[in-house]
Amino acid sequence: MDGYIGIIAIIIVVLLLGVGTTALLVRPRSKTTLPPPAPTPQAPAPPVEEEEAGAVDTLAPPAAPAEELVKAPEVEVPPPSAGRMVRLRARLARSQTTLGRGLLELLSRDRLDDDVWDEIEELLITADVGVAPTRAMVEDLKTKVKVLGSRSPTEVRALLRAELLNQIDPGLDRTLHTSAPGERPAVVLVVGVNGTGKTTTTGKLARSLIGDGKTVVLGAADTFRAAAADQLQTWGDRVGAPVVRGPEAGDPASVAFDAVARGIADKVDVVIVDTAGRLHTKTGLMDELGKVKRVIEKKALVDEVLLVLDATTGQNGMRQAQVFGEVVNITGIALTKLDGTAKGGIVISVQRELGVPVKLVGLGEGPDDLAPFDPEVFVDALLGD
Ligand SMILES: Nc1nc2c(ncn2[C@@H]2O[C@H](COP(=O)(O)OP(=O)(O)OP(=O)(O)O)[C@@H](O)[C@H]2O)c(=O)[nH]1
Ligand SMILES: [Mg+2]
Repeated sequence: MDGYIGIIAIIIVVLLLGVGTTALLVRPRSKTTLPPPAPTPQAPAPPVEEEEAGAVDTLAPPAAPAEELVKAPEVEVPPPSAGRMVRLRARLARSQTTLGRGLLELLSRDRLDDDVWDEIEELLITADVGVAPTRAMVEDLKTKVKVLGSRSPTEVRALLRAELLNQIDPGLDRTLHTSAPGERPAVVLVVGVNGTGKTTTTGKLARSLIGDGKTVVLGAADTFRAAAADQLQTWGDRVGAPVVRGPEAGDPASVAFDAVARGIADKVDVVIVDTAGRLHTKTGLMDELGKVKRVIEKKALVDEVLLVLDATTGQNGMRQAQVFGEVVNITGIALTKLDGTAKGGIVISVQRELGVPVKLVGLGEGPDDLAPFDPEVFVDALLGD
C-alpha cells in the first residue's frame, strides 16, 4: 500500500515539474508582447509585477514615480515677519553705505570749513533727503560739532546716528493696521503709480501675515490686465490665500467690494486689495481710486491705505505721494526697491512731506524680501559697524 502511495506522489511531483517548466518557457515570450509603458510623463506607470520588471526595463525606460509626476500644488509656510529687517540688513548696507560712510568721513575731518559743510549738504541731497530736511540736519550737526569740540570717530558716529534717527523719528507709530476691532477683517488698500511694486508688495505682505498666523483674502482690483490678476493669483496660491477676481476691464470698485464681502463671510483676519497702477496726473484714474475706497467703505472701514513708492524714483515720488494723499487718505508707505538705490534718504523726506510713516520696506524681489521698517536697523546699516 505504501509503495502504491509513493508511486502516486512521484507522478504528482513529475507532473508539477512539467507544468512549471512549461510556464518558464512560455513566460518570456509573453513579456515581449506586453505594451510598452505609455510614453507621456503624465500617465502613471502601468502596474508591473516584480518578476517582470527586468524584462520591461529593456523595452522602455521606467516611468518616474507617480508622486513626482502629478504634483499637487504645495502651500508654503512662510516665515514670520519678526526680525526681517535685521536679516535683510546686509542688503540694505550694500546699497546705502555710500551715504553713511561719506557722512562719517566728512564729519571726521579735523577742520570743518564751509567747503566740507557744502559737501555734506550735497551728499544728503544726492541721497534724496530733500532740501528742507538737509538744511535742518546740517544746522543741527554744526551746533553739535561745535559743542563737542575735538571729535573721536566713536563720537562722530554717535552724533550722526542720533541725528539720522531724530530725522527718521523713531517715535512715529509704524504699526500696520492689520487687526480690526470686533468681528470684521482688517482692510488694507494698496495704491501707487505704475510699476512701483504694488502687486509684489501685496503678495509679500500676504505671505508675511500668513507667516504670523493670520488668514488673508486678496482682492485683484487691477482689472486693466488679466495678467495682473494672474500675478496676484500666483502669490495667493503659493500661500493658500483665496484671490477674488473680476472680469477683465470690469469695475475695480466692485471687485474690491466682493473681496471684502468674501473676507467678512469667511471670517478672515485681513483683506488686502491690490489696485491698478495709475498716474497721479490722470484725474479720471485718481477719481476711480477714490471710488474704490468709497465702495469698500459701504462694507467695512479701510484700516490701512498703503502707498507703494519706488525708492529709485526720487523726488518725483514725493509729488505722487501728495496727489494720492489728497484722493485717498494714506496711512502708511511701503518703500520698495531700497536694495537697488543709494537714495535711502527718501525715508526722511517722504515722511516729512507727507507726515505719514514708512511702515514697510522692500529689499529685493524674493518672496520674503519685505520687512517692517525699523529706524534703528536702517541707520545702523547706513553707518556700517
Ligand atoms: N529689487 C526689487 N524689486 C522689486 C521690489 N519690489 C518690487 N520689485 C519689482 O518691481 C517690478 C514691478 O513690480 P509689480 O509688483 O508688478 O509692480 P506694480 O506696482 O504692481 O505694477 P503695475 O500693476 O503694473 O502698476 C517687479 O519686477 C518686481 O519684482 C523690491 O523691493 N526690490
Ligand atoms: Mg500690479
